[in-house]
Amino acid sequence: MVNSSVFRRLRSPVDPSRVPPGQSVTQRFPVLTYGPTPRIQPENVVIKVWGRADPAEFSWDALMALPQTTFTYDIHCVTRWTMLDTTWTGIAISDLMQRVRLHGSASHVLIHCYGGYTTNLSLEDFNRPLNLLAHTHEGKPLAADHGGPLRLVVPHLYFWKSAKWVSGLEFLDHDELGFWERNGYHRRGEPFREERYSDD
Ligand SMILES: Nc1nc2c(c(=O)[nH]1)N[C@H]1C(S)=C(S)[C@@H](COP(=O)(O)O)O[C@H]1N2
Ligand SMILES: [Mo]
Repeated sequence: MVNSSVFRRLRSPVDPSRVPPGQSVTQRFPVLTYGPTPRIQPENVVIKVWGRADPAEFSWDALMALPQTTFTYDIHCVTRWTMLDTTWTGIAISDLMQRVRLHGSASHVLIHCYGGYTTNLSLEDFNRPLNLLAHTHEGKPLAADHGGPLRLVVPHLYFWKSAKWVSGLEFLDHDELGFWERNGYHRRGEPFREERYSDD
């Protein structure tokens, strides 16, 4: 017998305006990590802030004491999958940024991660209402291979910007490329403009 809920889900019409050019909708959440998965206990997570901001450290407890926000939105990976209606809970970047004292010269941020991954964002792309530092996905603690205990979710850009196992925010007065951006990906990565590669 056909599992009717799966059947209904597969057959439910997708609003094509939500699927960027060159993307296909997936139901299964792939894991895409360069290198090994760091295993960090939540109580050991610290997010450091440095560069063009007053130096600061946010412990797990300090982050959990901030307002907690839940959003449902679509995510788009440059390897051409899109997942619709993914639900995340965490600390809104806009709430975190109220606790960060930026210097006037700050224009960009380089996100650092446990394991060494980095990715770059302009402050405009980083401090947006929908961006989260997420610890919960679909109501469950975020799995380690998906970036638990804490990952960035930046839904308006390709998913490589959504750094897993975030450990630091380095504020800069210029744009400095992160790991994939140095290896050929676009410096910004807007899916509806198909900003996939740096020569686009
Ligand atoms: N620290 C870290 N973050 C990362 C990556 C990585 O390799 N290391 N991969 C990026 C890429 S290319 C994608 S598409 C998404 C994949 O997230 P997922 O594994 O939860 O699907 O994480 C991004 N964040
Ligand atoms: Mo990716």
